[in-house]
Parts: sequence; structure tokens; C-alpha cells
Amino acid sequence: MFILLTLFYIPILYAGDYWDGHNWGGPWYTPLIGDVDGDGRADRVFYHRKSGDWGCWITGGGKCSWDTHDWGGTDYLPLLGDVNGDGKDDRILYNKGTGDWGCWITGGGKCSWDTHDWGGTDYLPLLGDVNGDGKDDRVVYNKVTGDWGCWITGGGKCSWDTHDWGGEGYVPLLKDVNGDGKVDRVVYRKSDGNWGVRITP
Ligand SMILES: [Ca+2]
Ligand SMILES: [Ca+2]
Ligand SMILES: [Ca+2]
Ligand SMILES: [Ca+2]
Repeated sequence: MFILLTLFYIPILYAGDYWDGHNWGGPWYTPLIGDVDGDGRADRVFYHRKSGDWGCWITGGGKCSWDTHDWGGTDYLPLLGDVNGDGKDDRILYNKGTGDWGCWITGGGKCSWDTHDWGGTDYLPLLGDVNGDGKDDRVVYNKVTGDWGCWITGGGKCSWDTHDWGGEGYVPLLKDVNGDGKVDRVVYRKSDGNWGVRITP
């Protein structure tokens, strides 16, 4: 009986330490996950697609400094990434109509490319460390033409900026496929399951 109770209760206590089953957010909120306080544990973040209200709940702690902060609004897509390389994820916004980028460093101010217009209609925003310096860089992908753009944070364009690859029907992804510390480009076509990979040199 003791063994049975132990087996049954331990997983539930473990889950309760996190946020399993917790209701927080609602229909207009986009959920994100990132390490906002740099303790190595992923924290919950959400973004209200109309009002631009941000929420942030630290795993194992309380709300973060920018919880309930209104920033952004209609037509903005939220992203999380570590733009200044301090190990804490920062808030990024991208306007899918105008290509306006916003960037707010966690525990700091705006970053160098805040209010920079780049991309726009048909471009999807992505974030990843393209040159392996520990700071996330901006990437855009045109879902109609397959045009890729890449802007290194604190630098210029990367080697595959303006490269056409993929296009209509492909979903773009960024991950480090060969483990060299630089994210690589991946595309996936929904219609037939075709995958493609381009390693960042
Ligand atoms: Ca954390
Ligand atoms: Ca950061
Ligand atoms: Ca980088
Ligand atoms: Ca790589």
C-alpha cells in the first residue's frame, strides 16, 4: 500500500511545483515560453493580440517586472529571444503589415534595432543565433517567394541574406542541426511532407 501511494503521489506533487492545470490567459492571448530570469527554467509568457498586454510568470517564482505592461497591439506578432546575450529572454514584436520591429531587453531598455522597418507583407519573422555569438539575430522568410533575409544583431546581413529557397506551401524553421552553435535553416512542405535543410556556413 505504501509503495502504491508513493508511486501515485510523487508525480502529482512534482507537477504541482510547476503550473500543470493552472488557468492563466484567455482567447486573445498568444502563449510563449522562454527563460526570462536566466535560471535555466522556462517561464510562461503571453501576449494579447489586440491590446498588446504582456503577462509573465516566472517558474518557481512570481510575476516578472513587465507583467501587465501594454506594448504592441493589433498586427504585431510576439517573439522571445535573447538579443543581448545575458541568458535572459527579451521581448520582440514584429508588425506583419509594415515590418516594424520592436525589441525590449528584459531588465533594460530598447535594443539597437527597435522601430527598424524590415520585412512586411508575406514575410514571417524568426529569431535565432545565426553567427554563434550568443545573441539572437533576426530572420525573415517570404512565404510566397521563399526569399530569406538575415540581419545579425550588432552587425550586418549574413551570407544567405536574399537567398531564395522554399516558397509557397513551405513552413520555415530555425534550429542548430549540425551542433556548431549557429542556427540552420529548415523548411517543411505540408502537402507532401518534404523536408529541406541548409546548414549555415
Ligand atoms: Ca526562468
Ligand atoms: Ca537578454
Ligand atoms: Ca548572433
Ligand atoms: Ca548549425
